[in-house]
Amino acid sequence: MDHAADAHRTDLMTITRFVLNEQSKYPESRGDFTILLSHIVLGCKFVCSAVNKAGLAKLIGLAGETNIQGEEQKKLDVLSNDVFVKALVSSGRTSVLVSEEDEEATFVEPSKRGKYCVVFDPLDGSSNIDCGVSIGTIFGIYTLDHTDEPTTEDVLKPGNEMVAAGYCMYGSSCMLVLSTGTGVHGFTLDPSLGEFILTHPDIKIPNKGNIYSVNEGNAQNWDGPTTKYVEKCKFPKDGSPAKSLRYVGSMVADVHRTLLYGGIFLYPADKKSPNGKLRVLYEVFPMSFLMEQAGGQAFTGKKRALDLVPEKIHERSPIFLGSYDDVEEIKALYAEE
Ligand code: AFP
Repeated sequence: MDHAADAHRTDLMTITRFVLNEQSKYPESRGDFTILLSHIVLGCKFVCSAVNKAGLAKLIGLAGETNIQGEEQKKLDVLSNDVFVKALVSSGRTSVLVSEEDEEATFVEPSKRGKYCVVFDPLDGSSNIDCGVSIGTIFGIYTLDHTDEPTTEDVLKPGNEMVAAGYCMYGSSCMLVLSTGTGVHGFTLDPSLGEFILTHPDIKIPNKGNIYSVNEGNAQNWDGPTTKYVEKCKFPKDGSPAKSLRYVGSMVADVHRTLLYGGIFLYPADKKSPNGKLRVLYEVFPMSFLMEQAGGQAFTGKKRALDLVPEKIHERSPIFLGSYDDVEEIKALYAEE
């Protein structure tokens, strides 16, 4: 990217302009998706601002604690959830919402219903909040394909039926990465404008990378293929250099780095967690959707991640995602089993 030229750019592609351009390619489109997205963007901006001033505003800490003014404190992830639920309901374009924070799905009242269902983790990586490490929001969007009363079945659908997915990373800059099924595009929040500007058009993940990303503290409980794969990363026998290990512990940050630099992110099954840790609907599916749209792959240890059909809204799955060739290697090891 030419940063000098960028500083003098006057033709700014905001996320709204970008989505409106996309929408104009479909004459039958009535702008519902653009409206829905603008409400998601509002949620992201609010959370970004709350994260930035978390220490200052005393938002850090456990929900239920009382601050010095005697007011009840809201934990950042509870606050973020409230903001997203309200923004999505008030968009008038949603019918079913599934949030990591809520045990049950939210069914929007009839007068405010619309044709989309949104699954999301309002603030992923919350154990990283107190030390200021990057955290993020992850979302996936399905369309409601009937006019009957909505049910959880409307979101218990494979990831390959999502119409859009994305994440917003609250890091050294605030970045929203989005795919509507035509590639992956990254938008950076310009705080002076309050707008997300297209800074990373058509992101493609390198075919192979030199980074692996995993919680190696779980190694003693891994299965054979994961153990062999990580061993290969550290002690390659084909003369290639060993891979570097990077692990933030916030999926958004680890996946974002993987998308831009290449390599592999894995949260495998282990003896203690036979289904891994990450949630299918609002972690595994959106990130797998983005990876495939960027030219990478996502695999569960058994199948293509996007072909999973979840039976419960908070279901978990092992996941291996990233550069095409790196994921091919782990697939080959599972095929040998
Ligand atoms: P928290 O929200 O509890 O911090 O969990 C974050 C997360 O769901 C995901 O963002 C990370 O990739 C993963 O868990 C990290 O899990 P480990 O701490 O077990 O490595």
